[in-house]
Amino acid sequence: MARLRWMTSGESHGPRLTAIVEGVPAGLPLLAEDVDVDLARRQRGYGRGGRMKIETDRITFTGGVRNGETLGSPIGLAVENKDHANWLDRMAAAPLPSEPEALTRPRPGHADLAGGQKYDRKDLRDILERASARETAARVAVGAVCKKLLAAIGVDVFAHVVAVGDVPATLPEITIAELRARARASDMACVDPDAELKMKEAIKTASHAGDTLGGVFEVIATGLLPGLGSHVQWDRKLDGRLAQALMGIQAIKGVEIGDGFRAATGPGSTVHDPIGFDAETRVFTRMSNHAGGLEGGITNGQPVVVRAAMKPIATLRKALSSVDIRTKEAFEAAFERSDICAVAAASVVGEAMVAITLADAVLEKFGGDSLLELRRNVATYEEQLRGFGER
Ligand code: EPS
Repeated sequence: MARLRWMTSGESHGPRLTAIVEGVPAGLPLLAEDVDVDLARRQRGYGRGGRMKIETDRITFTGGVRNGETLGSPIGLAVENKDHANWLDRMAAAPLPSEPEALTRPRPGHADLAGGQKYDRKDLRDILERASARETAARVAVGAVCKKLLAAIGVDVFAHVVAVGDVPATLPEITIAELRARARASDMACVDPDAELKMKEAIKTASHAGDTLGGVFEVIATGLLPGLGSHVQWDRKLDGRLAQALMGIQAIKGVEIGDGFRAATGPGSTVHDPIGFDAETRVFTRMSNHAGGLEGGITNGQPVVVRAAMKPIATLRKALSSVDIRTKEAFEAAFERSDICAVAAASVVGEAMVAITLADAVLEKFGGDSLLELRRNVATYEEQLRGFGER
């Protein structure tokens, strides 16, 4: 089962976010730059709020890396919250000299009310600080380490935005490598330049109206061998594990694998991917990839394609009604500084969560305490696949 263990800690306006990830083999080249590029990508995207002007996220390794290589020991990752300096009077760990003013007005769509009830907090800040999507910076850091591991065995993971609000992108008929390059070149992670302009317009319009927008992103992973995940038990199915990983991102309300919900609408003859065989490379092929690279909860050698739907940011300038938890008075929800649209940022988080899930599945199948051992195990399995069905 899970070979990679990881966890994050930290509040949005606390001193820093930290993560520990255990199970990464020794001998993987790893530099701060490898992580910082993804941290920077997560901060971009038209429609982010004022907070992103305060933060410039950078990683500090606090364990598990020496002389530019992993040691096989737990990797400690830390990202400072520069904004913490402005919150010392409210967010210090030590008892505060005076009780900070309690936030008693839950915002609809946030964890404020349900979390406050569950943990019995009279100050809802105790909930919203951890529920905040600031935490995803730590996940992106873990994901960057996992992407580096996956790259070492020829696996690539990238994300792109396929819709913002009701503006869809049209996917051009180009290779996956070209899709990836276009996504990387766009600050909305959008491969369709016309749609990107319309998305930005829609975000601007929403902003003027005091509103926010959601959207959909897609994550594509290439270079995966068949055989990751398993059909034998419900919690080992890789599609289910990917769905949980994506659904666990703040504000995600829907996940699709391959054709997803569309697969429910057509006849079977249009939904499944006929099997072929390339005699030269001795690899089984497919003409289509409706399954999104997963059959029976196992990778089938095709690119893994997953999508996630993000609801609009729940902090609105246009107030929604709510009730004060102390006085029980009705009020219009107070506005705090907020993003208008964070779908491009969420796509980077999705990329990280998919990379973490796939790295775990890779380690589960191939093991290896060192990168050398992992690679050797992968090569042996590839050799085994070449003789499949003929022994
Ligand atoms: C967030 C609210 C905003 C966002 C934040 C997520 O922060 P603040 O309350 O400080 O204005 O900017 O996102 C980040 C800080 C980030 O790094 O992505 C929320 O409530 O989820």
